[in-house]
Amino acid sequence: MKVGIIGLSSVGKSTLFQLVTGAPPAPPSGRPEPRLGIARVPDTRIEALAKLYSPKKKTLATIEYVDVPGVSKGEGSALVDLPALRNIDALVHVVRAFESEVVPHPEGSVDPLRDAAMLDLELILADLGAVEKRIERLDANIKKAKKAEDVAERELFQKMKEALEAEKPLRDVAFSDEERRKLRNYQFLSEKPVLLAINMGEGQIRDAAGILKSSGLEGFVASRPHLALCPVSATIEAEMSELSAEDATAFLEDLGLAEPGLHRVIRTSYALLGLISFLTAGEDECRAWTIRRGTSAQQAAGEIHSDIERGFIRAEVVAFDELVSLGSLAACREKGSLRLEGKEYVVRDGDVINFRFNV
Ligand SMILES: Nc1nc2c(ncn2[C@@H]2O[C@H](COP(=O)(O)OP(=O)(O)O)[C@@H](O)[C@H]2O)c(=O)[nH]1
Ligand SMILES: [Mg+2]
Repeated sequence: MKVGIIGLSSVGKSTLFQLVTGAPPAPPSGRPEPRLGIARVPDTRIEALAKLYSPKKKTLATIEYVDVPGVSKGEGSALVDLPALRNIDALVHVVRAFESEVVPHPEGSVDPLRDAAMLDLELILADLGAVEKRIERLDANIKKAKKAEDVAERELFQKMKEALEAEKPLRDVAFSDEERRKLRNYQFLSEKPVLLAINMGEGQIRDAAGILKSSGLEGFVASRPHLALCPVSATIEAEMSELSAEDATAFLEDLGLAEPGLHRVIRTSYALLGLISFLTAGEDECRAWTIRRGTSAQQAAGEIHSDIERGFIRAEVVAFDELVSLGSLAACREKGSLRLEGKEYVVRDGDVINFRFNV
């Protein structure tokens, strides 16, 4: 899973990218972006399982982030052919809410709702350009030889063009399976789910909910599917990353926060992608595995190894909460909480699974 970090310049994209992935700051010489990094998806359940199993290894699920150069107004098309953004699954749009005398804002003033809407429009216009180009090409082909598949594709692209001209992002357009199949080899930016990461100043984060409401951002997101909102303060996160775990916890409590903002950013982008985790637990390793919501037990087994998928017999499943409250698999078995599920079973978030297989 890959997530692109986009936004205007100097909004805190690279700062957040470094904090989320643990990448060092880019060297001062040369262009710092694009950069690729990997973040671990915070999951307190792995620690809890480790208490039961004392494993040699603990492994969290991961998500890949790409930091790209800032977009200016009217130049969203710069994102279209960026190789670093190829095959991304979602976007994090970093929006500036923090005030600062020293960091210039490319639009001259801080207005997060304006910027959120502006970049959304940039994505729409970038896609419109690509769609129009494709329609021109199809028209030329149809003129030469009227192939049915070209005519059908032209119809689909015309539908997309009309949506985009009405300033509707492709993520809000309903496509049939057949249409989706036709679009498989294309990538459209306005089709990706977007997490708006609102970068707030230190003074603002205490009243994050109020600011999201009064700025109009909450309303902006409420009427749009596949958009999510997450307040974060890059400055606070940067300060916290320098602290010991104990001091960081005290700092969070002082701010009235339950968890670091970075955790929220990573977890929200994970959820926005429709991803969940199933868990495996043992003395060798306690681990979280990433699957899409709706994945069957047999497909989930394939995440671990194709042999386990191929030779799938049964999945022994227990919900994480139950395992932790009963204390061991043996106790779960005794109480009847350990279920034997077949290959069609739809895996749930937090299922602790042991696959039985035969190859
Ligand atoms: N005051 C303040 N400055 C920030 C914050 N986040 C980033 N900056 C500063 O803004 C400038 C641009 O940050 P950077 O992460 O490089 O932005 P990018 O252009 O979006 O990648 C840097 O000088 C950062 O130190 C913030 O939350 N508050
Ligand atoms: Mg940057």
